[in-house]
Amino acid sequence: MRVTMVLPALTEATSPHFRPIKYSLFPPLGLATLAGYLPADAQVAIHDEHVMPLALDDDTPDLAVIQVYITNARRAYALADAYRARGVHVALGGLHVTSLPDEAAAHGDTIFLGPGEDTWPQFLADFARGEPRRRYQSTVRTLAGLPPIRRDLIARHLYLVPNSIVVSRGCPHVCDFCYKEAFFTGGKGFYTQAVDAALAEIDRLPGRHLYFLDDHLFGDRRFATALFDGMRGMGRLWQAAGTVNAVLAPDLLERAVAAGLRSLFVGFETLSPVNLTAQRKFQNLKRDYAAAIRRLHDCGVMINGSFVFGMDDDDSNVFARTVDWAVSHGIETSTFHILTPYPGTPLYARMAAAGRLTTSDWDVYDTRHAVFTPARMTGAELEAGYWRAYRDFYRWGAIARGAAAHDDLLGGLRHAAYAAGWKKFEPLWDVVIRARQAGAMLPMLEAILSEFGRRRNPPQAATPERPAAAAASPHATRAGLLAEPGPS
Ligand code: B12
Ligand code: SF4
Repeated sequence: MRVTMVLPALTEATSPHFRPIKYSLFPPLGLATLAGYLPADAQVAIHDEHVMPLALDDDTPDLAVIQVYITNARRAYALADAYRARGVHVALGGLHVTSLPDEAAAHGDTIFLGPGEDTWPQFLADFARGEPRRRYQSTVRTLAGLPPIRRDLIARHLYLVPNSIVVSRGCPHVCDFCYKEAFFTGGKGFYTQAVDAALAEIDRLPGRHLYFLDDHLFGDRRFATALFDGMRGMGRLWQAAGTVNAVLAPDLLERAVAAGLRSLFVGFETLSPVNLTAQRKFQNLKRDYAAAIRRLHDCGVMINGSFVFGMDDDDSNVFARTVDWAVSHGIETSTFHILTPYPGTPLYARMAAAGRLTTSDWDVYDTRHAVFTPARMTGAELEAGYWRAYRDFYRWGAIARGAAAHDDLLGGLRHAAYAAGWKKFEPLWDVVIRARQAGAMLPMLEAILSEFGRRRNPPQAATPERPAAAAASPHATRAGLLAEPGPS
């Protein structure tokens, strides 16, 4: 059997203004995961249109597998139509297919709703018998017995972060704007691999650097504790995403740092408690954001802060207020988003019911466009404020002020190098990507991390004799210099 798996380019990635580095960060892990289920004698290729062109005309496999995100849906459907026109069976799955199955069904022979670990093997058996169904809905949620991910199908040298990994799926929380509830309908919304299986997957990855793409790596305390303890001594340097809540939890962060955590993507989202309540982001309510930042910095962990603009309590001052807050707290990098009601989310349903959606052109549901009428400003003000926030946060003056907010010299230097390296050397990144050498930068990053990331007082996880407060030395040398910001 010949199988072609495609991650079509996101619309924004095809714009001449796109940031190539952002789309050469991570390989298509979902497709490589699904490839693991294919029979050993299948001829399989994975095409990621962000890093390589797809020679569509020369390709007539038995099965085309296409992953659909909201902003690549148009391209995904065009590819699907082209494959079907020449008799190829087309399977469509992913977040957007799950959100809008009827839309996707018009372009695929078979569509998949939700994660693929239960439905994909069923489909493969049905397909082999010549009886594939039109639609498969995931209901059984487990990562037990997951076959090894086919990382051999990934052109590692084309990515800055070839070692991306997920050891859980979903998240225990229920934020209104998040895709999560919609995607996991019909079964569990948060589950993890067995710790031993996760450690074995980590062990299979070459080099030192890892990026956990889990929505909330810290979401199951027991799992996270065992994972971090198991990773100690493996010599890894890694990044991940977590919540304010998890950062403030006693002891967990120290264990993560002892296992090699060097930077964390943190969903602050908004400084307004009214917004947090309206968006059901209850886990952030009444949490001391400043204390979380101090705690991360004291543990030597850099922060990529995530902020969302356009919630109903935001007026046109929200941009300056948020940027000023982030800079003055020494947050190293920030990712700003315009609130985007994804189809299938409770937020979308509310916006639609109130007649506030202004477009259903999915290409612009990229968190850079206002696709609804904001409550306390215009859509144009929201978009202008979003771009201004990026400019203001990454001005040299702001980088210097953010660096000065650290209470030690190394932390300040690292802040400046990291923020500037990510946003101020765009032309250099472009050259590297266009020369198809993203991966060549990785050993350098790892070297920087291991040299500059050395701590004088490495934190140790708490023990009954040594409680958490004492385990993290409060003013230890900052760890980690460069580890690229989060996916968004
Ligand atoms: C890596 C990543 C990226 C990469 C994507 C490219 C890549 N190489 O994968 C980059 C950096 C380009 C990116 C960009 C953006 N991202 Co992003 N990203 C992620 C992230 C962190 C991990 C994806 C991943 O690898 N997951 C792990 C694998 C195993 O799961 P999977 O890919 O979903 O695949 C499984 C299923 O979906 C299913 N499946 C998928 N395809 C198919 C096909 C078939 C046939 C079948 C059977 C099954 C199937 O089976 C797989 C195994 O279970 C997710 C969060 C997350 N944890 O998933 C956010 C996420 C996808 N991103 C998100 C967002 C918002 C963005 C941006 C808009 C952000 C921005 N402001 O720029 C852009 C644009 C994306 C868009 N929606 O159009 C949102 C998407 C919301 C939505 N409804 O689309 C997510 C969910 C984060 C979040 N919590 O909100 N992102
Ligand atoms: S904490 Fe993050 S991943 Fe979890 S539901 Fe909220 S936005 Fe989604």
